[in-house]
Amino acid sequence: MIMGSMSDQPIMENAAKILQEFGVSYELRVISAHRAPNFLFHYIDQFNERGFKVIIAGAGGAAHLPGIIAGKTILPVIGVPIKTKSMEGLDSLLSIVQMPQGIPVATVGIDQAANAALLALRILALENSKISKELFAYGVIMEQKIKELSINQGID
Ligand code: RP5
Repeated sequence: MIMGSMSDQPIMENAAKILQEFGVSYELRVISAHRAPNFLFHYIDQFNERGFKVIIAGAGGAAHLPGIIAGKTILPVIGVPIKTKSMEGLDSLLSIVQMPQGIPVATVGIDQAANAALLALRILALENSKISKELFAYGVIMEQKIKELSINQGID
C-alpha cells in the first residue's frame, strides 16, 4: 500500500484496518510520485522479488501515483482518490480513473480506502480459499447487521 503523502494516512488507515481484520500482511509506504519519482521507481522494481500481489495506491489532487505504478508493474493496482480541499476530491478521482488504454487502474470512490482493501482481498481470494471463505462470512455478517437494524425499526 502506497500513499502520496502523510496527509493521506487517516484515509488509507481504513484499508489497513480491513487487511488487519482479515490477517493479510501488507506494507505501507509514503512515496510521492511527484516529489520522489526515483525513489518510487526503485521501490516498484522490488515488487516481484518482495512477493507483492496487489498494490493499493492513494493520492490526492493531480493524483498520478496509481497510474505511474501501473505503468511500471503488471500487478493489479487499485487507486484511492483522496478528498481535496479545493475540489472535494473530484480532481483526484478524475486523475486516477481516466487512465489511457493499455494501463488499467481499478478505481474506488473518493476516500473509499476500505473498498480498495476489500477489492484487493477479492483478487487474492481467487487463489486463497481462506480469504475466500472469510470474505463470504464478511458479506453474511454485513447482511445480518442490516436485517437486525430493519427488525429494530419494525421492518421485517
Ligand atoms: C498528493 O498531494 C498526496 O497524495 C496528497 O493527497 C496531496 C497533498 O499532499 P501534501 O501537500 O499534504 O503533502 O501527492
